[in-house]
Amino acid sequence: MLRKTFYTTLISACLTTGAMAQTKAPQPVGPVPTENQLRWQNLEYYTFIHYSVNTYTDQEWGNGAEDPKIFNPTNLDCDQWARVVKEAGMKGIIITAKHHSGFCLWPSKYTEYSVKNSPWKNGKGDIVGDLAKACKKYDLKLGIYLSPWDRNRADYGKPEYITYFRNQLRELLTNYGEIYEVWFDGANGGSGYYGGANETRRIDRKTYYDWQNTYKLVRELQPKAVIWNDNGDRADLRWVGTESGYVGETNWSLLNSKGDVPENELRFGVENGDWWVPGEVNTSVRPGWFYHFYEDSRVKSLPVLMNTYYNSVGRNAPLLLNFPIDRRGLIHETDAKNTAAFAKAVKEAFAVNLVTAAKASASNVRGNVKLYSAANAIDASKESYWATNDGVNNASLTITFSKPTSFNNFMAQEYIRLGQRVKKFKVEALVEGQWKEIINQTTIGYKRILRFPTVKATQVRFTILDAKASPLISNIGIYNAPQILAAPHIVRNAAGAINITAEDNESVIYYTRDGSNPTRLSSKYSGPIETTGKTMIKAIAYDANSMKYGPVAEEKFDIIHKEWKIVGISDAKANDVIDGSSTTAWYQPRDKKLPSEIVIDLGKTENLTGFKYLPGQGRSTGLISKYKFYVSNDNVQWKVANEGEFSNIQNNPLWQVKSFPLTKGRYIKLQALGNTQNNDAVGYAEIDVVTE
Ligand code: FUL
Repeated sequence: MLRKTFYTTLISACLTTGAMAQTKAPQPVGPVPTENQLRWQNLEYYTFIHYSVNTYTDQEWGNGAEDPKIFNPTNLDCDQWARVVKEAGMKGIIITAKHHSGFCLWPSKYTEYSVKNSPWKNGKGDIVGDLAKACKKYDLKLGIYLSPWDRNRADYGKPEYITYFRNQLRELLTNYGEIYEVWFDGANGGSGYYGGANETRRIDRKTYYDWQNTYKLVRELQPKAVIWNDNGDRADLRWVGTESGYVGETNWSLLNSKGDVPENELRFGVENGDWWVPGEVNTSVRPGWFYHFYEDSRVKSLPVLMNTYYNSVGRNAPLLLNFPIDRRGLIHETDAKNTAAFAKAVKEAFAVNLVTAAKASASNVRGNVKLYSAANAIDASKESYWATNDGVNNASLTITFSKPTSFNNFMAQEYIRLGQRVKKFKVEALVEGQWKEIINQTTIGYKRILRFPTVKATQVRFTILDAKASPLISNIGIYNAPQILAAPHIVRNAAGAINITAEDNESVIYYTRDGSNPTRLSSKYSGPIETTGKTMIKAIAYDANSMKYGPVAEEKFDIIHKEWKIVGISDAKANDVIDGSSTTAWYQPRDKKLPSEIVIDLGKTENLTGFKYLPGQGRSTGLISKYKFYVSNDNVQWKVANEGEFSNIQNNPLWQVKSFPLTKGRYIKLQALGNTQNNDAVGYAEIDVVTE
């Protein structure tokens, strides 16, 4: 297909100079992307698959000594992976063909440390091969993660290993069809099995791998693949310096080829960098990259995934969202469900671009010709663009609706084929005859999406405040996205005040205290609800625009903690145990040996019929598994009211509720007799009681 740039050149060649000189095609500014990088950037969203022997030892990194016999999935099904990925709206899959453990998911002929020595399919299986077939079937692209660091190999650290590494790369890039991305993880931790040496080995990352020759191999075998490498060694794509799922608001697709950018600046890129190396946001759908049972309740929810989307795709960086494969060999149901809901929400958010029914005009149009007119920014084509005359780096484009129109998302795209140019821009809305600024931001790049509270306006003015050269805007989007309605959070503080918060910033919360399901006819939440005793609250978020409700949240609270005191512990942080907040926690001092105990004075005698314990939510340590619970009237004579274990608390660190026959008392004591890791760590987010 002929591109507009081609026409531009044609026109300028046919026309005489003078007034029409400005119709000369805009020239590239700074480094520009390759065809491979452009194709990759258009994918926007794809997945990682993390799977290895360490899936079966509950480790994030295998150390290379794991027996291949433990790799024995009962239901491994690459078609299920591909189905889930497709349903999630992703465009490709990058598989950890070999992670740091060195265990290969394909039967490499260069090592015995692979699926061929596992019981799976009697050693006849090939996961990379099965996945390549599944990707074809579901029209997904296939990418390869090959860890340079190999904790199994005896020759790791020696020159021979580089030959081994390249031999493996050759196998992977030859036998499985087209590969779109090759991922060379930069983690080089040091210690490992190394063929039995069990030692620490350090290499010089800058020289050991001789990347330029490895890249040559990739280019030769897979000319359409992009290369990811986090060591700044002139790869095609860069790490953004964090695995938490975001990139900087300012995000230049440039770095310096010298690789001299510190890790904490990778998220911003370098405005005047000499190398086009766009960022990719890599993060996992769970806290870990590999599967752990105890993270089944910590899969990212729809609102969190939406934030991740705006902080990656919405900031000029494709999203690489990881699925860990579980011990069965499948993507867990919760991960599949949450990512499918995420795909649906993204689709709904951007289903209707309101600019298509609007008119666009610009303060400056290059050569005053149609080829560069404002209309190109609302024609939905990435290949046509609005451009200004050379030297005009400050200009605006105005969108006019036929009637007052509500919206809450703004999207802009630059024509990056000729470089990333915009340094600063703002967006204003004409609301009842007044211009109101709704966005003031820095870079755009391939795509920028911003959301804000809904405004109703007749016009939208997008102004480039500063750019490296005449801005080239290929697309503008204005959307009225439905609010993401999640169940509200309900918390009560020690004094009894209940706070309810919604995940989104526009819905209205309604609540009831009588157990009935709330509707918009119920009480409207407008601030803390004071309570003095036992309370039940049900709350719901309601979006007036779409007239939709989210799911109902429900919380039951027992007596308030106003008069409660922690007894005999001088550390003020221990009050976190009774502050009503699940996000704060207190841990016993490290030198404290089991059994550990914590005593709480309830302020007056209560009729106790049970107690509740919530372990610290931030760490996977200090989870009490065996306990005794005591009640006393005077903090001297104690009676055991209940004892036992908190089963499955490691896997599911939720509220533990225990009941016992009515026991009167003013003091309670939770004694930890054992924890899930057989050490002495003990932590508490909350302790509460159940009364008659
Ligand atoms: C990191 C690795 O150490 C993790 O295990 C994971 O593979 C992640 C994508 O990259 O550097």
